[in-house]
Amino acid sequence: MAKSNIYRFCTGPWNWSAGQDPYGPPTRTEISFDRKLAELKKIGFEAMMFHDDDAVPDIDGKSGAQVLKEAKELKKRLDGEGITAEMVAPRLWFHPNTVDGGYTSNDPKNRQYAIDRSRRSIDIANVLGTDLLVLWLAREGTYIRESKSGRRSVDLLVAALDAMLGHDKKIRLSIEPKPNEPMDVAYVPTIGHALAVAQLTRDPKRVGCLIESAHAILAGLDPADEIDFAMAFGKLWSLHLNDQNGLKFDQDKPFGSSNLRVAFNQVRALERNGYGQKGEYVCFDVHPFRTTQPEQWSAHLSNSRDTFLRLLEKSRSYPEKQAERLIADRNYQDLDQLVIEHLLGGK
Ligand code: XUL
Ligand code: MN
Repeated sequence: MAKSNIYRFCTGPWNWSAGQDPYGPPTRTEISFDRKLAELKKIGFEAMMFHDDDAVPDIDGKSGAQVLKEAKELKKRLDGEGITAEMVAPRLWFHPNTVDGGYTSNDPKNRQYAIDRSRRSIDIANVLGTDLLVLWLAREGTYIRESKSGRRSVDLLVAALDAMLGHDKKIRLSIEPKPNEPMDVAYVPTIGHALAVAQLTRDPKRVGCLIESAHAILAGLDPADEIDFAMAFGKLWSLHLNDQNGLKFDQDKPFGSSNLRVAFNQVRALERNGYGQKGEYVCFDVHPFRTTQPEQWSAHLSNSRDTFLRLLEKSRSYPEKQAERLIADRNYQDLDQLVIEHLLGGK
C-alpha cells in the first residue's frame, strides 16, 4: 500500500452497495455494518461519513432520546475502531414526505419535516463528534419547471439553512451540488450556486461546499476548476472523488476510471490549494460495478485510494519548469504532449 503525506481518506457505508440498479435487484449479499467498519483501517481509510439513517437506522420511527442513545452507541463503536465520523447528511429523498422535495416542497408540512429531520441530523453529528453537516439537495428541484417558482425556492432554501444554523451555533453546512438525478433540473447545480446561496444566509462563514467529481462532470464542468473556485473562497470542506463517463446517470465510478487526466488535474488542484491541511478528508463516493464479485467487495475503494496516491506522485514530479517555459512561449501543443508523456511515464 502506497503512503500518503497529509491526505486522509474516508468513505460511507453506502459505498459498499450490493449491485442493484433501476433494472435489476442486488447481485451481491448485503455486508454488515460491523464488517465495513472493521475493513476501513485495513484499506488505509481513517474516517467514515454517514447519512442520518446510516448512523441511526429507521430514524423516523424513533424518539429524539432513542436517536441520541443509538448515536452514542455508534460513537463508542467508532472510537473502539479508531475511526472518525467525517460528516452527517440528512437523507431527504426516501421518505414519502420528500416526494416533491424537502426544503422546497410545495407542502408546508413536508418542508417542516425536512427541517426537523435536518435538526436531528445535527444532533447526531454533535454526538459523533463532527461539526460538518453535508446537504446533498437531492430533490430540491423539479420534474417540470412550472411546478415551483425558482425565486421562492431560493428563499425557502435560505430559510431552511438559517433554521439549521440557528439550531446549533457551531455546525458548518457543506452543500453538495448536483445538476440532475433524481430531478430533471436542480436548483443548486454547481459550486457557484452553492456559494451564492451561502451569502444569503444568517452566517455565510458557516456555509461552504462539497465537490463530487461526477456531479461537476454532469454539470458540464471540469471538477479541477470547481476545486480551484471553491478553494479560492476557502469553502471546500469536503470532497467526493469518483469518476463519470459523460452525460448520463450518476455512475460513481472508481477515481480515474474514465479519465485519468481529469483525475490528475483534480489532484493537482488539491495540492496547489493545500486541501487537507485544515483536517479535511478525501472521501471516495464510489460504488462497485454491478458485475463485481463478492470477494472483490472493497477493491473500488482501495483502487481509488491507490490511484489517488499514484496521481499525487505524478503531481509532485510534474516538470513545472518545463511546463512554465512552454506556457511562456504559448506552445500549448507541446504542453499537451508533456502532460500526456508525464502521465504515460515518459519514453
Ligand atoms: C448522490 C450523492 C450522495 C451524497 C450524500 O449523488 O453523491 O451519496 O454524497 O448524500
Ligand atoms: Mn456524493
